Amino acid sequence: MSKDLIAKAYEMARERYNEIGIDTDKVLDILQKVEISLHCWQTDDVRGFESAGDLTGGIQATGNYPGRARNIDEVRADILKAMSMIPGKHRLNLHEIYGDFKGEAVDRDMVEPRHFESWIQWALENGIKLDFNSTSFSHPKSGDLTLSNPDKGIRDFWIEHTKRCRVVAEEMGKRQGDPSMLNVWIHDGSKDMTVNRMLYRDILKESLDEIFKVKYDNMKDSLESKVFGIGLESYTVGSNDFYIGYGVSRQKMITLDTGHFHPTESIADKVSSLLLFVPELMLHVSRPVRWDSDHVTIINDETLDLCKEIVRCGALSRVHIGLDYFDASINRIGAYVIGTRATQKCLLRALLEPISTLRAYEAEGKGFERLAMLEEGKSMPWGAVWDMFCERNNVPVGERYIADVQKYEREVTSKR
Ligand code: RNT
Ligand code: ZN
Repeated sequence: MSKDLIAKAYEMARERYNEIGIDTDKVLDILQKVEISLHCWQTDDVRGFESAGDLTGGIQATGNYPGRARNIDEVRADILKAMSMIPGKHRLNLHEIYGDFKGEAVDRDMVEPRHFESWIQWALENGIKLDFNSTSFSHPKSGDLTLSNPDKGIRDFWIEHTKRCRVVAEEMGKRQGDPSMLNVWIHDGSKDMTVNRMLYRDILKESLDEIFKVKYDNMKDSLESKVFGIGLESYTVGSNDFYIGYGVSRQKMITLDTGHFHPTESIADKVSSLLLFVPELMLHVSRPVRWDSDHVTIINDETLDLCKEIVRCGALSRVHIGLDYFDASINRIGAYVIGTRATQKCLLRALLEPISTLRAYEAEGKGFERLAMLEEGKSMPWGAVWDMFCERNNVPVGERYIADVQKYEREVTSKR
């Protein structure tokens, strides 16, 4: 599609949206400011740079597509490549196991900001802000229980780890002049029935209170729940109810991973409830297929509904949008491009909704009119607005990024 055609299509779309009271230029200005946190772990199937051991903690990356990033330089190159095909400016979400350990064996309870100094430098040079995650999995002390372990030695090890991760996040936030989000997800749970549901949750509560004793200004804590993990099917210590209770009582952020709920549960519906009681939310936008499969995010009803809820709640500044999937069966850079752009497209469609008209219909009890408007919104020319967004951001329009991903594969990832 030529520049001329993109501009013409946009003009027509702009007029059409204008008819329903939407200013597409204003919408694009809003979308421009939304930073999505790209998860570093799609580059290398959640391996990190600490050990060559197996991925544990009840999560799994399936597939063996060639070209996985093998070291810090390759992760950085892949992230920059992916970002070059995504409109707007975005963040990078690092896990602790992606530290720049320079060959040193740095155990999890020894991590310091200096292990992330080169990341901070790199991020500043590239205008990318960093978010952070403690890492409970893939470690000899991971077992089935970490922060909720009755064994004080193991528990203290993970408490120390998480405390140190907060220090690292604080340093990231300070240096980038914007708070770094520290997500805490632990896999703790049990494969078979437990007769101690209360015990482990009580211990987790105590551990978290200990971890959060120090207050920081440049980082924010967020807690991610889960239904179950592989090999931990019968019980998850950090369940949704647990973290909502904890988050509300301690005013901590809650992370909603779209793959961490029962398959028919609406994640979109949680946004308004939670935002009335917790300060902010973080999202791990994913695509669960039958279970928490971590497929690449696409435009589907779930992602669309979630984005619509954020916009309808006027909560773009209170919801930190991150991605979380690890598909090792397709080109990994392409996976970032598809997933991030899909999330942005859903946000765009949400922003193009004639919300005041819809709300007026609702207030007047005009159910037919509301439904008609919602239905018609689906076939409005949002694609032309999206193309213009890509064009203005100097990134490939439409499917053109396929050729770019293929070129990078030919020249770089296929040689790994
Ligand atoms: C696992 C959680 C968690 C992880 C990352 C790697 O089910 O979703 O967020 O995916 O920490
Ligand atoms: Zn997640």
